[in-house]
Amino acid sequence: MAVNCGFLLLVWFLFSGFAVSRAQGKLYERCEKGWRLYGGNCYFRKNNKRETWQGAQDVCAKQQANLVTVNDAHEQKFVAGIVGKRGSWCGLNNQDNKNEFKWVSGEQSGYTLWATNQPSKSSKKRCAHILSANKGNKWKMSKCANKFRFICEKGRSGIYNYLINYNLFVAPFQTFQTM
Ligand SMILES: [Ca+2]
Repeated sequence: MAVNCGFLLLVWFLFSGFAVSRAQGKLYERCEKGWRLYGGNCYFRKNNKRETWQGAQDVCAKQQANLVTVNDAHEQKFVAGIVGKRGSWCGLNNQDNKNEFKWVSGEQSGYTLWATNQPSKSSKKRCAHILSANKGNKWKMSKCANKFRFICEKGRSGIYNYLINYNLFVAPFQTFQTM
């Protein structure tokens, strides 16, 4: 009986892991409608909407996102594909301290792609935006009150984490308890 029970538990555990990994694979590929997936995160731009930097961040925050953080050259290339001919705000700014650039997401990233003579030393220009394609989609500081298009970025849905935590760790344990 103990052997059978152990065997059943093993089968259940493997099956449960398999089922979850399939579900996980599907969720992994998916962002909410209107969002585009890249490197595990989801990106969004409302094409004709222009906002101040803070207004844009507020729109992103309402969707559990932040203004995009460009972490490396690969992500820059992907983001540039969204920016295209129309410049967009990104999350980089030095509003708190002129000498300290921060991403609004709180991420630490050393990657930058400043345009010539940027970042501007003007104390009036505290927010970074990504220039249009004909300017190489490089970055430029601008007045935060200016209105630009913008790109939001966020991780995938929380349901993914829920499935992993619940099925992999809780369900097999409950099965074991009822045997
Ligand atoms: Ca990013």
